[in-house]
Amino acid sequence: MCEGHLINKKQKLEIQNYEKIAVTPRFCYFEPKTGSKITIAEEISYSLSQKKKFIHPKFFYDTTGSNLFDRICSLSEYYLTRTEIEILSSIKPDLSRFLVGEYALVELGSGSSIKTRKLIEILTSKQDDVEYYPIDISNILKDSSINLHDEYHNLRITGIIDQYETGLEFILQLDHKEKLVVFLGSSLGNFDPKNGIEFLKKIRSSMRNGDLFLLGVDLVKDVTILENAYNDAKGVTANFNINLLSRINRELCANFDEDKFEHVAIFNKRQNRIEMYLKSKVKHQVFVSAINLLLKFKKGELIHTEYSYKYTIPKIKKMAQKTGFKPLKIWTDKKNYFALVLFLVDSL
Ligand code: AVI
Repeated sequence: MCEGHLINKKQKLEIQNYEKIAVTPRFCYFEPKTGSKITIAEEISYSLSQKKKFIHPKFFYDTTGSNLFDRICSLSEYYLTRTEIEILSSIKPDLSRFLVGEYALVELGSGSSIKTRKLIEILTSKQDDVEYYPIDISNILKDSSINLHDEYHNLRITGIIDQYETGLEFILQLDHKEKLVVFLGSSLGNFDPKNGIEFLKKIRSSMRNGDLFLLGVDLVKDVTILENAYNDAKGVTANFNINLLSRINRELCANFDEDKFEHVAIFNKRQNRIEMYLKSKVKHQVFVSAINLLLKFKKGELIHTEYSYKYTIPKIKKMAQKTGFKPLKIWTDKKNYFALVLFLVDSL
């Protein structure tokens, strides 16, 4: 799309809200113009004023948070990333059989480019040129894209630095051949089930007949394994969680004392989800100067920061039915820790 792709009228309108930065003839990215960005100030002002305080997990991913998340992905306790990579490596020939034709790769939450590489390798081995559209809220997208650009000479990258939902609307405007949309890393688990269904519908509506969707989901398993994955011995996940407060200090001139909070991650068996919180160790007050907000914390009070839902295969199939996707193939690892599911666009 960076060079030569036709842009229709509707697409021009969408693109008006974005600034295009052309890095090389094969790599450009779009970011929302300042006015159209939802500011952290507005959202934090709302979420920390609620009776049950919360911070949306998308705010984890500033540069520090994205780097911490990269570290989480290689922790021994955090089995998710390496298991998904293991499955991806083993299914290459199998997955390749489903990719008949010319596919553009759309990746939601581009994250670790190790996974992307596996997919790009399949596509570049079959196609002369491959269009790759990473959508990620984090600026890390720029660095990971430039690395991929240098490695694969028949890869053209158009990045969208935005929230998934708006990024998908952008993608919808593309005049394209077939798409392989991928949403890996169990990121669907960070939506509650109702919003997860809505989000899958949104993905489905950005796709056309013949397009494929590859979803990575973490499966329900032993509680100790799950809780250890979110309470690693090195404390990287704790730092990732606490960085939310440091980010608010940096960006909204707040005076959170990070030492007054502790990281909590527990598995809720009834809901099949890991729940992450920041727990206030003492009664105290915090002032967020940029939004003129005084926060009062009781001893033991929780700020909810993330849910990470775990799924079962029957549950995934049910979700697919509700969202207009037809499961074509489900791959799991030997321990049944993680699943990669390939869907075809189906009628609702
Ligand atoms: C990005 N997401 C799928 C991760 C997860 O496992 O829910 C985020 C994360 N939170 C703590 N560790 C990792």
